[in-house]
Amino acid sequence: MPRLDSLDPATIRAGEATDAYFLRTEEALAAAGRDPTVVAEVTADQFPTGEFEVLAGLSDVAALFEGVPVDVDALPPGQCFDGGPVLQIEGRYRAFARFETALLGVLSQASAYATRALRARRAAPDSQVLSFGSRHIHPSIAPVLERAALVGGLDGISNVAAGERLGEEAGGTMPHALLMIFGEGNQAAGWKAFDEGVGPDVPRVALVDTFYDETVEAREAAEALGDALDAVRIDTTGSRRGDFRHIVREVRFELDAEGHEDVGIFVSGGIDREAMVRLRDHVEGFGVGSYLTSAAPIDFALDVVEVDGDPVSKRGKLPGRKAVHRTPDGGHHVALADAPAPEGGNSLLEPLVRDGEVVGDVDLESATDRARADAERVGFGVEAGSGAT
Ligand code: PCP
Repeated sequence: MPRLDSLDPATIRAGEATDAYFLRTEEALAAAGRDPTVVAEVTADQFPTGEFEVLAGLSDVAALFEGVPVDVDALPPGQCFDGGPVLQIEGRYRAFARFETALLGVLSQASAYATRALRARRAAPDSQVLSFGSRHIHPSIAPVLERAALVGGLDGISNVAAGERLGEEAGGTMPHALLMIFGEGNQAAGWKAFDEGVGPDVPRVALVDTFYDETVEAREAAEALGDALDAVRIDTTGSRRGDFRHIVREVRFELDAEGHEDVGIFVSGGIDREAMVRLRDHVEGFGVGSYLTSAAPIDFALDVVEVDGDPVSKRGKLPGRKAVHRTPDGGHHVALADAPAPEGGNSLLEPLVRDGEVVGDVDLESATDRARADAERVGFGVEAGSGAT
């Protein structure tokens, strides 16, 4: 019988979603009678690169380490970071060796999505921005994408089951399939069927690029739905797009000319940060998919930095337990934990797990607030510029 290629949570939490060499290491250490207390750190870059990223995935880390007899400190979810450890583990090495693969995987993927989401958020701070990316990823991790999108500050998500998991109602507009089923020339019937069929709380956003010119369909949608129409969505296929900003402005001109100034414009399809900056003054909302999901996983690695209290590292890595501070000028300060803290610095590593008990706050809303505040503090995404006219 066919089955989905997803691992169930119990397998992951048992440490079985691991690289085989960690199990071999457990065997080798057991045979040698060695199980030292170590400190291990997860880092992407040892030193600052000048580019901040956003940490996400901590709720999965908490789930992974619940019941594992180690202490874990981490930057809280939504914190921006630029080099240095984002997470530290202290405990017997054999207690957690097998969790390294899954730990790095959840942090790498979720943080990459959250970083892109925050970049999108900062590119169009006054627009509605929705996550439309769940079609690009395996459905088993839709909650990972949607949580990261919300941590990064997006206004909504589209995946229904992920929304139920996260306590966030999924939204969206309508697909081209609906209009194609009614057929060319009958778009009004499709828009009306949507208006009559869905609940009163669902925004009436008519897709207006299916068969005719966007300006024509936008005008027809406004005529068909009248005051019920909230917005039109333009998702013009790439091969037809030309100057998309011009198309958007034409639609705005046409709607205004017909007295539909209250009808908003929502755009989607290949929207990235640059497109958001270019279009944000002329649209009310964006649907963003591949810009989030095409983010390369952040290249986190886990390294042992202390063995039985002695600093150690492989070549190219920095030995000894570190401390991380946010400095008053928005800097990211990384130094040895026993070095003096920077003046006015705010220590960022917080207890997440103590001897297998989850003690940290991995709440989604707090993470979103933290990302917003820290992005402001460190100037995240300011290079997006002041926008096009
Ligand atoms: C939109 C667009 C992309 C979706 C959103 C994600 O889909 O064409 O496929 O955007 P992305 O390019 O940023 O990843 P719809 O227009 O809703 O798709 P359909 O053609 O199924 O109607």
